[in-house]
Amino acid sequence: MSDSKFAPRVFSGIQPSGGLTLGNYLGALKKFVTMQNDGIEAIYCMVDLHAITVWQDPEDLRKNTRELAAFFIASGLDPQKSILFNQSQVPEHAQLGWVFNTVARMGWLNRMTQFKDKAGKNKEKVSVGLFSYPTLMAADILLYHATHVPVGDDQKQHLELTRDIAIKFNHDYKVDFFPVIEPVIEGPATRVMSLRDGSKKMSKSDPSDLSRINMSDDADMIAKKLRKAKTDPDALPSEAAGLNDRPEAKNLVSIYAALAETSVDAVLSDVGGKQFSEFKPMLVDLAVEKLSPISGEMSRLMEDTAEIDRVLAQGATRARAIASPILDKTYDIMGLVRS
Ligand code: AQP
Repeated sequence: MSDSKFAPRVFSGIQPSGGLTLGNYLGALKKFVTMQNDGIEAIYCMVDLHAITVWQDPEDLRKNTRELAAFFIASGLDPQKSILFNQSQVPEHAQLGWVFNTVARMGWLNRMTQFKDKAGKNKEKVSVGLFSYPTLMAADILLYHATHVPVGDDQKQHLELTRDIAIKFNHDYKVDFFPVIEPVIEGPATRVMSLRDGSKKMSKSDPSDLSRINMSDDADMIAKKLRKAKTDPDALPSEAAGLNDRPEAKNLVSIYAALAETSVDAVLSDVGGKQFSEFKPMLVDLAVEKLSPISGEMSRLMEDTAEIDRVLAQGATRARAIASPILDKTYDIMGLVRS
């Protein structure tokens, strides 16, 4: 942290756009649980306002928001310790998002690769919200004066933009008000790759279901997908350097290391020299052992949606208590009036 006046506080979010994957779990959720256990104050948001930057069926959005909350809790997030809520219940996100639309520059947003990937050739037809997504993300984080943001590697550029917005706001208004955040992009699985193509990120929108492990997959499906995962004909190396230029092998070993909570080198010191025919069954056993209890608990929690709604509403009240004075002060700095 470059500015010690801000107490450590973690913020992160996930879109309730359905289809949670192993990438979301290893790149985000698992880290959230570790950070909670480290005792740092943490705020986690179901970013439904981000999800609607592409069309969402309203009933699906409601269900996916609850399912995402169930995913957080089933993965080990304790709503008494960490704040869990959905973004649309805290209107300050949209209010600060607008302010940051006036701080961020067109050129900054034009450089965002996620927008380019998601818009593809359809640039003229996608929503304005998809383009300004990163300014709302900056608002999500800075609304809480969060200092640490655990995310997968795909969010790195958005976090750099968040830093730029904080720096420009502080500079333009001659204040030291918003913290310059630290991305937390660490561990062996910061970018979990497709099981079918080691050069592509594992993602819910990949047309091939075999490319990803969904958090809702049962043990048989997990086993089938990992057995079919693309590999190469060589045996596994004994050191991480031996995985260079072997993207599919690197991906599977990294997934194993993240699930086993160890390093890639430690895994390779055990499995170096083995063929995939021996390694894959080990990976299947580990994945089923770690993931099945989460999907089972998610299903159990989803039987009582009223309880999930209660947890989210309580989280929103706690989140607003932090956000509201920060937005008050932002408005005051800018000469705006908040009644
Ligand atoms: N493959 C991944 N590896 C590591 N981390 C990942 N994350 C997502 N995919 C991977 C991390 O999960 C968090 C939530 O991200 P999101 O809400 O933006 O989810 P997403 O990026 O919409 O998920 P997808 O599957 O990638 O969706 P599509 O297909 O729509 O693009 C973030 O911390 C993200 O880094």
